Amino acid sequence: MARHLLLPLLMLGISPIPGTFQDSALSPTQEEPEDLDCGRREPSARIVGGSDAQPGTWPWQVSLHHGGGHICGGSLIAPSWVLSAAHCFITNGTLEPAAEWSALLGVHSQDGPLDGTHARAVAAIVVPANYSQVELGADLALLRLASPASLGPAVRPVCLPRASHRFAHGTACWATGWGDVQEADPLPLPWVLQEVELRLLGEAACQCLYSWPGPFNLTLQLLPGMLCAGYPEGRRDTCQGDSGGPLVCEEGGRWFQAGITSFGFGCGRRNRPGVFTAVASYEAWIREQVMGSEPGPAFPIQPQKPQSDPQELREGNCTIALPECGKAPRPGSWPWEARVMVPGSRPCYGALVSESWVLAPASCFLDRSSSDGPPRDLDTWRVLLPSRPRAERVARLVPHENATWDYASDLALLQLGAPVNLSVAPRPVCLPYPEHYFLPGSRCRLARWGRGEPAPGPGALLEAELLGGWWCHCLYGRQGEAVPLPGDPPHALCPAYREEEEAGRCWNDSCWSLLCQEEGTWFLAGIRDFPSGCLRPRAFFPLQTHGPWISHVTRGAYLEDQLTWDWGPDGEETETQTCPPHTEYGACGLRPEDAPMGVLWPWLAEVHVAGDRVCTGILLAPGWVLVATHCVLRPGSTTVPYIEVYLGRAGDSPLPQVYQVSRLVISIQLPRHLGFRPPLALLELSYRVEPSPSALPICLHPAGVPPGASCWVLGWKDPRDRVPVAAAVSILTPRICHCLYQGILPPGTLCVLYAEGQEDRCEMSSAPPLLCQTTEGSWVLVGMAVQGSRELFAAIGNEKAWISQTVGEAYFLPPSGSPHWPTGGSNLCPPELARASGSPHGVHFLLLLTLLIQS
Ligand code: 4AZ
Repeated sequence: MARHLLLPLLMLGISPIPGTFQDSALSPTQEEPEDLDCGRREPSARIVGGSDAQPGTWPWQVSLHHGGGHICGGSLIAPSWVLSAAHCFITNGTLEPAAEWSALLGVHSQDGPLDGTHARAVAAIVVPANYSQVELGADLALLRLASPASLGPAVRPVCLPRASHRFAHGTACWATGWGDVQEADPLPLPWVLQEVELRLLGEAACQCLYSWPGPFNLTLQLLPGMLCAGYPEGRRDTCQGDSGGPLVCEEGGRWFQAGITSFGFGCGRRNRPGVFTAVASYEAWIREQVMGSEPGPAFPIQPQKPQSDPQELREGNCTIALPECGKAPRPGSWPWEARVMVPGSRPCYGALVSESWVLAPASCFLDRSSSDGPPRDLDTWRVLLPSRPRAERVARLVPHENATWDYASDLALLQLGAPVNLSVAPRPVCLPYPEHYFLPGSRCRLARWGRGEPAPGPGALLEAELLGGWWCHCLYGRQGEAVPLPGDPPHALCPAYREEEEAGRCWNDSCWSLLCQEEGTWFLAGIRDFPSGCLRPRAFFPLQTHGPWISHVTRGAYLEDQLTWDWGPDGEETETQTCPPHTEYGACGLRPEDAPMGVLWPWLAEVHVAGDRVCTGILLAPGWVLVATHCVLRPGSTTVPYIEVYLGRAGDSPLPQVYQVSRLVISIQLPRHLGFRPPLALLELSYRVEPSPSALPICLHPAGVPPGASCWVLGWKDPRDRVPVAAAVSILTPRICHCLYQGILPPGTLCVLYAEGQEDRCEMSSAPPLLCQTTEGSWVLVGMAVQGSRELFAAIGNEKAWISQTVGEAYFLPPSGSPHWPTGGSNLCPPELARASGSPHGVHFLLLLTLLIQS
């Protein structure tokens, strides 16, 4: 499921294209006359991190069009020949027809009148026989033009290097093209040719960079015939749309084409320089293809062998750009914390994202209700950064274009008056790329963000674990919506806090950002938690979707490759689902099909009564647990016992401590019943339990048993280890139930029939509940055990009015379809049932039942 960012990804099964390598015996001798004057341009007349080229600077640059638009770059090497990349012309393993392509020469801007520009049809495309996919090399193609290009100041060929030509490591060369200016960020109008200076990297250095496991653990084996150019720190690079274009280096007043833009991992990423086809390696092949053309391409003798950059040699084979972002000496002391001071308002907290840019909520600076536009008094603003003696000035404010209406885009970038020196502090936070996958269970913390009130207590130290996508999405997402897959941008990020740290606090007014850690590096993962009505876990808007905008504006924010990429055993399985219905109070009765270890039944509560027995409780609402009355209140006793409730605690399960929650019971509520003790009791908790995968209310169904549901008695097998077990049951119709018990059951009693061999699964003294899972996947509480019986349960549906009145926010699902039961039973009982009620089994029930009613 991991998606590659190894761009481009073209697969070629078979390669019917002729062409072979030739040995260098065919190379011309030094005396050989040159075909053509090459590699010269008029004396002074995308590319990531580049700039507009001056018209005429790169007269060999060709734009290759297909279907009416620019697809790839190319270079003019002879009047009738263009050099480009094989992958531009191969789709699903087949070479596209030459007739569909045209070559534009002398183009500067691709928009508007193309003065001095001319187009040529392509007569033939040739690709090496051994080309199959970019990562395997030989990514070059020759295009024969239908008629020669007209050479002039804006259209001239480049020189080609001979096989013996050596470009020294560290040489500054230039790449050109109309490709994307960032990943997934096309060159804006007027589409002016971009140029970028790139340094040639030694083979060992490049291999070393690409051996550094990045996202998806991708590493790359560099092969002969490839060369790398760029910088360990990234930022300047070629990108999609530049493919096929030239990388040229000046030597002795002529420009030689060292490389053809081929591929890379993303664009401008750290430790991921661009990979080029090394043209010199293909001298023989090129000569062979163009043989007989007059004039052919020029392969001038290398003027003089240049020296390699001494630093490049000294640093040997590897200069990894280690992450300088996201390192904090102590969690909670954030070296990127930026305090933006605007006269007349409270400080606004943001994060330093590069030497020159601070990211902060736009709502600090823009008034949502006014249409005044951005403020103009920037010269009075100041930014305070850690360990900087003086405040920084603000040169520019760039709000996100959707900032005024979309909370998820409440972002603004502030450019500092001058770049700051980055060291231990200030130091920027790392930003995630769009495909970053924050693993469930990642360790996260909150950081101040915007103008919110500080949280009560040590808020900035609040530690949280990230919930899996299924939980976060289903607790907050819309029902029936598919849960984003790992690797797709999530709709939200939900941290689950340690209960004891947050205990009872609610600080919904304060505004926070979410920082998540990977191998000691902190990423700004989410911003501006949703107004969640103080629910826990809070949900944050993911920042990763804004990566392209931030790098577009800042041209150098510290977007960082993912450092860990291991979904683990439970990462995937819970994620390919849709969410069950929500009620008006939110999600209830959620349980992933394959529950991650430990989080088994989030609504199951252990109710410890007077320290000497355990009853089964079910969480009905954040402050209420339902139990069987007989389990918590002993007959004849008038005192209310001391009761503690534990949630997220499944016996000896390896559930981490952080998921366990305990509460005291402050009151016991009973419904009014005439004549006998009501079977159900509601326990009011000392304070709310906010929804999380370890403590989530069950759903209720107004019409009793939801149609089509499958039902279970949930209990403990062994009272000591209390590992939950579920016994599959069928619920009998009221008529059969009535007949079995000869009409002596109190109204609202459900009878169940255990599936073969499941009768003894649950230990009955703890009064287990009867649950059903609806066809839509929600878990619903249907009944609580009647004392002394395995088969009888007090129906919850009958107490709807009392439950809703007492609890307020009980999670009743909307009634779906017709109820399962006809109301009331009939007096006509089938004879075999009447006989069964007289069986020893039936007599046993009746006896117990009589006892129950008397107590
Ligand atoms: C492309 O898709 C492409 N950063 C070209 C160059 C690079 C990446 C992708 C190198 O054409």
